[in-house]
Amino acid sequence: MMNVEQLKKDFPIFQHHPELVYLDSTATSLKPHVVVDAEREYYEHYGVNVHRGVYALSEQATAAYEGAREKVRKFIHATSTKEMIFVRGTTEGINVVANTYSQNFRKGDVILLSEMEHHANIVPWQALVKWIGVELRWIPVTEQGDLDLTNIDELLKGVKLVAVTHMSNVLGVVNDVKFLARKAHTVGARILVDGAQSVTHFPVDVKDLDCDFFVFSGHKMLGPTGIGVLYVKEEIGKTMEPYQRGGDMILEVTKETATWNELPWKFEAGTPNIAGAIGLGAAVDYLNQLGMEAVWIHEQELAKYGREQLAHCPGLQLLGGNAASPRGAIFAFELAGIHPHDVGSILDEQGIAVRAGHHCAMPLHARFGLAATTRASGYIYTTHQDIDRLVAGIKKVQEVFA
Ligand code: C6P
Repeated sequence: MMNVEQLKKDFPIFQHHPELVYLDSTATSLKPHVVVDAEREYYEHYGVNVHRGVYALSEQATAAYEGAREKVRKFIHATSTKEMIFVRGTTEGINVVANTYSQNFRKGDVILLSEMEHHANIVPWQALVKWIGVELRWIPVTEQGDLDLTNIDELLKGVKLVAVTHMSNVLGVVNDVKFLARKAHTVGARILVDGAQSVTHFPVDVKDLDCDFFVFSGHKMLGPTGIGVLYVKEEIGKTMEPYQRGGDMILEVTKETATWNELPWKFEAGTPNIAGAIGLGAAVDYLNQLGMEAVWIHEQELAKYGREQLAHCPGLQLLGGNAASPRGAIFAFELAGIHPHDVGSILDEQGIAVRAGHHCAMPLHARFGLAATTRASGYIYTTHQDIDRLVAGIKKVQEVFA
C-alpha cells in the first residue's frame, strides 16, 4: 500500500502550492526532488558533452547518459540498449518511425489505427497518405469505450503496420496490445504501441508484448520534459535509415558520403538531451523504488473510487464509463449544459487543475458526438480527498450555472 501523504513530500510543487489539487497528470506528471536534483547535479558537477571528450568529466557524463539508457531498458525489459533510442518524446518517436520505417511502404498499403488515438499517432500517418498513397483504416471504439475487435481479421487485410495506443489518454482504458501484436504478426504486419500513458502507470514488458516499436515520454512518468524513448526491435532498427543526419550518428564522413554509427546512436544526431536522460533515469529509479505493481494498484483503486464518486454527480456523463477493459484514473466527462472550459475555469478558482478541450483526440470526441470534455486525471500523489474536492468542485460549478 502506497503512503500517498508521505510520498507527496517528495514533490516540491506541493510545498509551493500546499492546497493544489492536481488532476492533470495525463498532460504531464509532477516531478519529485530526485529528478530535479539529478539534472542540477549534472549541470553543476559534470555538465559537459557526451561521447566526444577524452577527459574524465566527459567520461562521467557519458557514463551517466548511457547509464540512464540502461535504466530505461531494464524498466521496459528490452533485450539490448541498441533498441533504446532517446528522442524528445512520444511525438518525436512516432515521427521517426513514420519518416524512416515508411520507406517499406508502397501505394495502397494499409496502416491500421484506432479511433481512440492521440493526434501524435494519427497525423504522422496522414502525411504518408499524401506522400506515398497509403490507406488509413480504423479500429472502431464501442459505445462503452472499448476497442471493437469483432472484425479484427477483416480489418487486418493488407495491413503493413498497426499503430495503437496502449492506454487511452481520454478514456483511461488499457488495450490488449499483446493480442493485437499476435494478430498483426500473423498477417506479416508490424505493430507500434503508443506507450505514453501506459509505461507511467503499470509494468511494461516489450518482449512479452512482442511489439516492434514502443514509444513513451519522460515527462509523464515523473521525468523531465524534452526526453522520451523510441524502442525498436534491433533487427528492424538495423534496417532503418537515420531520421536526422549530423554529428555523433556517423562512423565516417568523406566529402562525398557518410556511413552510420551503430544502434542506437545512428538515430541520435547532434548533442542529445543529456540532462533530460539523466533526469529520466532518476525518475525510473524512483518508480522502481515504489514498484510499478504498487503504482498500478493505487491507480486502479483511484479509478474505482473516482468512478463511484462521479456517478453521484447529477448530469455528469463519464466518457467510456462502462468500458470492460482495465482502466486507470483518467476521467473525461460532460456536464449537461455547461461548457468544459467553464467547468475548468471554475474548478481552477477552487485550486483544482484539470484539462478542458479535446485532449488531442478529436476523432475520439467526434465518435461520441462531442467537441470537448473536461478531464481529471490522477497519479501516484493523488488522494481520495483530491477526488472528493473534485466532486465538491463540480457541485459548485453546477450551482454557478443553475
Ligand atoms: N498527451 C494529454 O494531455 P508528447 O506530447 O510527445 O509527450 O506525448 C504525446 C502523446 C501521445 N500519445 C498519448 C496517448 C498521449 O497521451 C500523449 C500526450 C497529453 O493527453 C498532452 S496532449
